[in-house]
Amino acid sequence: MLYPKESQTRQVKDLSGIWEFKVDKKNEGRGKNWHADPLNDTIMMPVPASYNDITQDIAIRDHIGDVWYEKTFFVPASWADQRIVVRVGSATHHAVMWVNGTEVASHKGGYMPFEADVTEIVNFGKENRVTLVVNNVLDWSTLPPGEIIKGGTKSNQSQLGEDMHAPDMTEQDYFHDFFNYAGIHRPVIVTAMPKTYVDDITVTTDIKGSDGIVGYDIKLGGPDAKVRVTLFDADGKQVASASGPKGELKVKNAKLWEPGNAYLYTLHAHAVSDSGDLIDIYPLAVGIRTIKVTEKQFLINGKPFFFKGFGKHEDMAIRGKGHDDAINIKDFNLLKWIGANSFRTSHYPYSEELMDLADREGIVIINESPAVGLKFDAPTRQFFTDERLSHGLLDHHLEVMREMVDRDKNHPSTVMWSVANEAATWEENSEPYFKKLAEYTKQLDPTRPVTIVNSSMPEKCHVQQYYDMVCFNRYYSWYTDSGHLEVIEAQHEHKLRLWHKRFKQPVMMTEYGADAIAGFHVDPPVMFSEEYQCEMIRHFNNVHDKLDFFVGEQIWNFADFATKQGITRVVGNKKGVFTRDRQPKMAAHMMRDRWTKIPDFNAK
Ligand code: GCB
Repeated sequence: MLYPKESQTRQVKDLSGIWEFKVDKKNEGRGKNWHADPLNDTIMMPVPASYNDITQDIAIRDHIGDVWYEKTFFVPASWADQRIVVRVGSATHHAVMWVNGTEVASHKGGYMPFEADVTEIVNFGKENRVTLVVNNVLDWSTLPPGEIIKGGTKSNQSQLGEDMHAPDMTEQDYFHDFFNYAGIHRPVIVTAMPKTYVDDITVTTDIKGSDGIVGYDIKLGGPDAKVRVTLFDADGKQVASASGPKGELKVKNAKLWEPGNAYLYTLHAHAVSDSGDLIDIYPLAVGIRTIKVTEKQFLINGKPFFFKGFGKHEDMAIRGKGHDDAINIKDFNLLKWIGANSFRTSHYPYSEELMDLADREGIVIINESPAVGLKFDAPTRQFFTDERLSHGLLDHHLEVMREMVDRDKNHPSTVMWSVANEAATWEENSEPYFKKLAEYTKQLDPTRPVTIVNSSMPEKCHVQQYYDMVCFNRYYSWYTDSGHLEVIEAQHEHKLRLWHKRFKQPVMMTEYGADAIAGFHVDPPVMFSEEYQCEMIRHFNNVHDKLDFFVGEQIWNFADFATKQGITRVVGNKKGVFTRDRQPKMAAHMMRDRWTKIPDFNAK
């Protein structure tokens, strides 16, 4: 699905701004057709933003179920012979959309776009009304999964049979460590385009000697037309062109897309009439690069790349997970400042706007699905049981991978797909599930490696053989042997060697780190001090420097972030090397010193 863009033949109208908003306290709006008329008793709500932290009302922050959004917009009369599409960047986690009271789309999954052709529904030259109901419930069929708990049944006392006298308490439980922010998180955009239009573009790239090869496959929608393709360099000079919906462009002496040195070409996909007149044109950024994984290396353009960076979150005070260019650009500046070259979109695909920034800035992305929390902390409770899988989780997971590849396949910055974070891959039943996912994702995109981010023991993992690279998360001296920094190096080296020995794949760390309350100093270090965070990370790094199959370190986390409330979280997770408002802790200075000395490509 192409991102809405302006061109000679396309116009866009961004509906970001203040929308009418209403919490459906009794979850009755769908039954009462609230979409049929303008919503009443509304409050103001910014879009894009999570709604949770905008008001002072705890009932809105913690609401479980539907909320309603509405906005009016004008469709110019001059768009009358155009195809009109409304596209929602993401609505977390399920949504139904109506335009002028007519249902036009519904979508499950909180981190992917959806759109509707509303040409026949909108009033040209008049005001129109878009209504969305957005639902935040997580269950056994959603990613991430969750379950609704009533009456405080989770507490130890009630598990032991004590009557807790909490009959009215309802909680959305989930098994991942970030707050269940909800709402319209990414821009809603109306596009006017010709009735014959460029519907989809798939680009693949290769390098032959000094030539770049750009393979393309272009699909048109609407009445028939011909396809023409031109490719321009960064100075706007045409370097190649071709006709027909599918083919290859050769770029002589191509400039490559590389981490930290991101050269982008622009491909123009044209729909043209028989006589060659332009009907539609869509511009797409193209980075020429190759990716390959060997037994010990991750190669970009044939050179061994070392991942330096973080697991991140889309998370900020007040706006929650709402898209914000100011935050994104600040984050990219901090990544450059600290000497990082990569991040993982833990634990869900991030906005397309952010992907564009990564393409442009040469930041390498491990693009992760929202499959997080597919495990339980209690060792006796199995996740991958036949009963749990009977709710359609795998089908939804496959569909999400399809949507992700469809959305992000053309971004040179995406170098690898991650199908899940820390699933219970030690359970035997996880094997068919993740075998299917690996095969399906590789079939969708044969050009990129596929990984699964693992916290399993290497000895017990049932699924790593279906994937291309070991991405491992561990917290020695934090969740295990708390306070014992001296255990880290021996334990860490032992496990990393086991992973490599058993699966003969390169290995990287996708999570390691410690909570540190900014400004909290204790020496000799104790847990939660900035000194402890530094020391812990330093011990892990010492091991990384020794191993020839080790290809990257991504610290957990880039910045402090919001979580659900619990006894291990002090107003959120504090494992950021930056605070939530993006100020450096001691660990940030330490990592800057290290990473600015480690080149992106190394000779290991
Ligand atoms: C993990 C999870 C991550 C958590 C982190 C932590 O293993 O993948 O989502 O936030 O640990 O801090 O506990």
